[in-house]
Amino acid sequence: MHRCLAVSACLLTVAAAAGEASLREMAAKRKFLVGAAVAIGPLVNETEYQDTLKREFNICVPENAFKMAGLRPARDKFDFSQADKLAEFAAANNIKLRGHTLVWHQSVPKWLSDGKFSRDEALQIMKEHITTVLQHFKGKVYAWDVVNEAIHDKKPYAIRDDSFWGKTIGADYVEKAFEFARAADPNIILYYNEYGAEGMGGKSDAVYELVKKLREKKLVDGVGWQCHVPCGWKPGDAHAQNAERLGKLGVELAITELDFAIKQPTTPEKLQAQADSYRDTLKFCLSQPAFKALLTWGFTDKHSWIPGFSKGKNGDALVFDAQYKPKPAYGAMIEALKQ
Ligand code: 9MR
Repeated sequence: MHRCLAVSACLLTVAAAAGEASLREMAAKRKFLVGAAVAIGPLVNETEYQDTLKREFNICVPENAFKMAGLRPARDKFDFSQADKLAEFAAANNIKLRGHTLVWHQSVPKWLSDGKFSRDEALQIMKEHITTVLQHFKGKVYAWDVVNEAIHDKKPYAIRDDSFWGKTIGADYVEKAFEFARAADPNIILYYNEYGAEGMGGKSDAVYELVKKLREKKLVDGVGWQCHVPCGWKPGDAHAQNAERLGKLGVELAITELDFAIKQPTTPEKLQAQADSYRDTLKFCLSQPAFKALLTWGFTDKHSWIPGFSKGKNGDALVFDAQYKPKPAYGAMIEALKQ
């Protein structure tokens, strides 16, 4: 490790050990939620993972454990064994829990995608799934990503028609999912979660129109901006404009999956640029009344989807390094919360 980095990481660790306020303590003072996605393997096996999670975050989300393929091994079988480990940890440590995700074009179990179901059967299965999962987690989950990534990346930014749900049910699968969720638990916050729709543009216009329509029927309460973005990214005027128009619909907002991937190799300059990105993004959320939460997609570079996905071209996207030492990005988030 570069000497300055080692020194600054060390100073931060010492500061944390000396009782300096953590992210969650600082966030609570701002009535804001700061959190991270959690993987069940390290949650069960690594003390440092557990300690960092409970010390630093007041909200969390399962990276994979609440997705349909895991929860629903067969049509007549639900398996909550992995998911419950996180729900128990969150409750024991007073950490709010987001649910991710009920309906998505990925993580569709094979028995479902290969099952040659009719529209009515698919709707029935979706309803069973949403109802059973929401009832299981009643009182434990604060908000749910009811539908994830339903809009195509290309013009005319229509609802995906190439997924199991879109093909079998049609474009109204999105609205149906929200109807089933609202009926199953009227007290939880229902989110639509999307990537690449953070600023102004064709895709975010489509998200806006979808949310407006759902909102008119009182079916949606929140919009998630995933924000898997490169190091150096920061929100600007277009993001403020988008946040403001969504806020006017009466929905709350959250950054749900933030990470700033660094093109390898990592250098001290890139870590500083990443810190600036984290600081500016958190400051942006704190300046926009509709934003209630910011969650990163993982919290330690030891467990992040980025290196695997990019075949090693990108990495080091999170706030703690692979040894659980705070990176410059950590200090930058603390700074944003202090202002
Ligand atoms: O990080 C997740 C990875 O471990 C899984 O293999 C993948 C498929 O289930 O999903 C990743 O998480 C995605 C999230 O659920 C939705 N937005 C994009 C995330 C990164 O691909």
